[in-house]
Amino acid sequence: PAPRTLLLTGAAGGVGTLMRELLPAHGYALRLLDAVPVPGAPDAVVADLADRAALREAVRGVDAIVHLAGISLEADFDAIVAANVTGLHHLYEAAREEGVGRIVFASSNHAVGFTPRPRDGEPPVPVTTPHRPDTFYGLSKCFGEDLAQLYWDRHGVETVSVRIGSCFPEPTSVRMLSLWLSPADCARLLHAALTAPDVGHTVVHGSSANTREWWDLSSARALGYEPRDDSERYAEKLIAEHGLPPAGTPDDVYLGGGFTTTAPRWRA
Ligand code: NAI
Ligand code: 15L
Repeated sequence: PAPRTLLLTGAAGGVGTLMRELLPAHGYALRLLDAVPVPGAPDAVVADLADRAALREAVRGVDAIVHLAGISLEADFDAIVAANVTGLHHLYEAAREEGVGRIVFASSNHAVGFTPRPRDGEPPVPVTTPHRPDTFYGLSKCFGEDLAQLYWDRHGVETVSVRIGSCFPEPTSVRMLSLWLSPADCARLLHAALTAPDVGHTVVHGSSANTREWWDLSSARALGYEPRDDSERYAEKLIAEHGLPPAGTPDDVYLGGGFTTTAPRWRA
């Protein structure tokens, strides 16, 4: 049967806030979780991924989990390990213990951020491209994808790892024209990832049907994802505002753009 009750972690964050609005139209009832209170949702579970007991209770009885919670940018290594490595392990253990059969894991383009972006006429980056993390953050997403594989192979917990490009209401840079995942397409992709049969562990690229696309979306389409949006309608404005990234700069060279040169925010 199609999953109907979801645990949405990271519900107070940017993508979580958008998905809270959009997923119910696809037929889901949502249970929300975040480390901080979720505005306008007094019933949301306020719990850190460090709290194994709270996680176990939160996953009990749901059909599937959409896991967005975690550190979403480069940060102190130990903080990233706590949320995105140890916390992820806690979530998977909770799912295994409670018999939740499917997780959609928010991976990131930064798991492969040092991959050169395709130049004009070159094919899009395939989903089988080797991990080339551009940050400790990206490294944690590589770990997450491998953890998902382990839980499928050993425990039969299915995952779709969605390497999200840039999921925001609108693209805000020229680079994002090539990686934008519109909120509506994000909800469509999550729905496909939640309902496709027999996914085992599947990695997909998450973006819209962008004219300037860098990703190969075929594994996402194979799940039934049909993107409808295209960042091209923002292209003229963004290029007029920012210009094209100069040759040789991170946004011109690498999939991960500026993350390839961002210093971690070391402990204050
Ligand atoms: P965000 O930073 O806005 O939201 C993350 C949420 O997770 C926050 O509400 C935060 O309170 C919560 N959180 C952090 N650590 C936690 C912990 N230890 N326990 C419980 N909750 C915790 O990030 P955003 O943009 O909404 O991204 C959601 C997910 O998608 C993240 O995993 C991010 O890495 C991933 N992603 C997002 C992209 C985007 O374009 N927005 C691109 C690629 C990946
Ligand atoms: C990410 O992984 C981040 O979570 C998000 O905030 C954006 O920076 C996005 O990648 C991106 O590459 O645009």
